Amino acid sequence: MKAKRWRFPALAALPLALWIGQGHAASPPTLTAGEFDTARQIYFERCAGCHGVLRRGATGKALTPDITVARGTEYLKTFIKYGSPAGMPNWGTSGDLSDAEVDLMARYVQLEPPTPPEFSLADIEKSRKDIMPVGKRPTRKMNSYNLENLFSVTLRDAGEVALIDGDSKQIINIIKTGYAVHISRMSASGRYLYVIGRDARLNLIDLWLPRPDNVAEVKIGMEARSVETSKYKGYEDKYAVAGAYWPPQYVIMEGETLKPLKVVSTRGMTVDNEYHPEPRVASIVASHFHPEFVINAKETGKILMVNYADLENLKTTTIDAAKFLHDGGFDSTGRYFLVAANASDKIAVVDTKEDRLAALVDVGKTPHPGRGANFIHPTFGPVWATSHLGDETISLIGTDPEGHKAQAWKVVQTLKGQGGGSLFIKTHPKSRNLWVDTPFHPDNKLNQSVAVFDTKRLDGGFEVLPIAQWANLKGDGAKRVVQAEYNHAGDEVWFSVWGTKDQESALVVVDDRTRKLNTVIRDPRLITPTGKFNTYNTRHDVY
Ligand code: DHE
Repeated sequence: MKAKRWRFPALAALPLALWIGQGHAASPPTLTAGEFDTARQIYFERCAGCHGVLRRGATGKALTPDITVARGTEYLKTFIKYGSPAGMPNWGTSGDLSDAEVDLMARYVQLEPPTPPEFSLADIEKSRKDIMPVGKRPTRKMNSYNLENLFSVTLRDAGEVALIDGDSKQIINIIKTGYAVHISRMSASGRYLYVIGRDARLNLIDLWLPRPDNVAEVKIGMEARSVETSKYKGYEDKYAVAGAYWPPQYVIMEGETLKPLKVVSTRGMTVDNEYHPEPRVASIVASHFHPEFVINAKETGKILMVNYADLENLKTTTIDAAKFLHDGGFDSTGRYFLVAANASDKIAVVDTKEDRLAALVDVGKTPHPGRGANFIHPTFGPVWATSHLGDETISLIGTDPEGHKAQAWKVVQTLKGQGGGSLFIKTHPKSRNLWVDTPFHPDNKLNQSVAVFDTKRLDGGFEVLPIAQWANLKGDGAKRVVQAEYNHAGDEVWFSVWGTKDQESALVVVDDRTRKLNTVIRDPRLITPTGKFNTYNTRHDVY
């Protein structure tokens, strides 16, 4: 498909004041057309997710010229190069961006942001590839893999996922996907794996093939992060839904073919009743109580309970939560969905049975739970935990309004972890370990290790495991330790040691009981591994 041009680039060589029509007090930099195109691509790959395509800010600060020109190139360069403990990655010192690229980006963000084109249902359908039509697919499982214990591993900068057998630790296949895959999710039956790239390319992988591989592909927009499938009884494997960052919209598709059926824009008013042109679709989960998708519109702070029983007469319950909704997961019963409103420093709790907001809970600075962690607190009963990008705390929230009413939807305890820059927290129903990573902390000691708490002795502090050191990788670039993920049995926990594209990376598997190294999975094909999704745990929301 022919790529659409974004508006403005031809004007990029002109001085800023000319092409945005009015000048700012400080004098803005100029970029050649070539520099502008390079910077626009880097911005898309590295920055847009946090700061927004239109740069109005969300997880990251707003970067509109009225702010950035006043800051000036030198200030911006320092910030981009060294990052901040509040979660801005150290793009320069990590080796991700060269000094020249840091300088280019510091100048680029002082220019007015270009607006990318829209993407209609017809555009989506045009992009669709029926790689193996349904009629040609197997009618039963054609391999001997244990489909309950595979790991889909994001190979971020390779535009691939590695499908790894969790039992043998062997790579089954390296599968081409979109750019910088964000997440993998499972169909209700456990047969299909859905993988979404940042470039909004969605791949459908059939795990029944002799060697699991792509059977369909579609592009649902220009930029995306989320995908989910219909899980309600009677709708298993029927629909998939994907959320786009740009254009701000979600797309409901046939589960087995990815044929787009419905596109819905999320543009509109925020919870503060102001219009927002770019309410990006963040996390999506499938309700277990109704035929509904729970769709989080980041900038408006609205949670959309979209009923997929009748797509012609689409019914949506809109819940006003808080701005900057991002990532989240269910409580242990699967009834309540807890989602970070990250730049609002809150967790919104949705009752998916009654379709209403159960609570807005104040937590630490910029919560970032991934899907969070559920365990039984020794004093307060069932809790769900989040760590934070912006500080070292871990907030434990009571989740049992029946048995522990006084604690429900309150922070019952705040733990202190290693530091800010945390992205993911994880445990397993069979484990007493609570793992907290810190991959975006600028200090290498912290971003190359993980903290682990004992959920039965929370006041005993944490142990630090030097995961990157255990991986024993060559090269001196970044080795960020990111995202714990359990195997099906809940007795092993996997970590990515995320290096730069041109350096070695690995997966480190830790024995959950002893907290000792079990094995290191290394392979030249494991380029920039980040997220890992165990088929069973992802399908059944076990975390
Ligand atoms: Fe993520 C989940 C968005 C940066 C790895 N990330 C999510 C979700 C969203 C999101 C909306 C929830 C999806 C869902 O559950 O449906 N992530 C964003 C961003 O906008 C952001 C901040 C910037 C960007 O440019 O994309 C961002 N994310 C990152 C990374 O840099 C990470 C660490 C590495 C990478 O691969 O890009 C990263 N995000 C992940 C992972 C999950 C995720 C591994 C799923 C965690 C899980 O356990 O479900």
